[in-house]
Amino acid sequence: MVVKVYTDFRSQPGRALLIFLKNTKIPFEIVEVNLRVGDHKTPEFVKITPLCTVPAIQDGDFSMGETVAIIKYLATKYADLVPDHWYPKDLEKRARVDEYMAFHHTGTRGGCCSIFVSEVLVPVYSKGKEHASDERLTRDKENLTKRLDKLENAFLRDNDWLAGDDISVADVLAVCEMMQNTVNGRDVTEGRPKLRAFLDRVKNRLKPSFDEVHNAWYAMWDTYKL
Ligand SMILES: N[C@@H](CCC(=O)N[C@@H](CS)C(=O)NCC(=O)O)C(=O)O
Repeated sequence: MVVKVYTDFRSQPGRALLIFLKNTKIPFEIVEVNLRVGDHKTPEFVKITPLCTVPAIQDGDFSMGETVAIIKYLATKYADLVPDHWYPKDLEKRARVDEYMAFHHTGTRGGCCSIFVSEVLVPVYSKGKEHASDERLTRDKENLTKRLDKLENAFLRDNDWLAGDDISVADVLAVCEMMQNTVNGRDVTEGRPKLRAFLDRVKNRLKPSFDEVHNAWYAMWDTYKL
């Protein structure tokens, strides 16, 4: 059985799911969903997930959305095809990964995504007619600072990895969000040597899957230009 992964390479959680899958033996195929032309709102896609977001998967008769839930489902169903460190079976080790993933959406993704939307998507989607206000940008920058401080001072305080003593899906989810702002020339690790070292560590560990997936995204960078 081949798992179908519905995604757009522009999606940070979509890239994280692909990188995770490339580092397992789970057979999968990519079905590209172009968010820019509304593929995620078609009746066919609504049947895959009424959430109308990517990534989503179809595994036999079963389909679902939401990256974290997808990863947990796949890592549990295909446990013998997934090296344990990605989502450990040990209760306490797994709880550490879950702890980060609970933080992730309002934490790393919340911080990185808000400023990306303000700086890139607001002007692009409005074809240059709208720009985020200075007030909104200031708030986004303050939020980003707070979230990255948490990454450095809590999750990475005494660790090389976000959740435990080896790389896990937590690290993959985080770096894909951190990379998103490279589109607008924003290096979220600037002035943060600990975070920079973390990003490099994860990228190196994820060779070649990180580059394969990100190169497919870089090929779409023109779509972020006005
Ligand atoms: N919490 C969801 C977020 C999914 C999400 O927001 N995906 C974006 C792309 S990064 C999307 O599909 N946006 C289309 C829309 O919201 O209309 C997950 O982690 O899967």
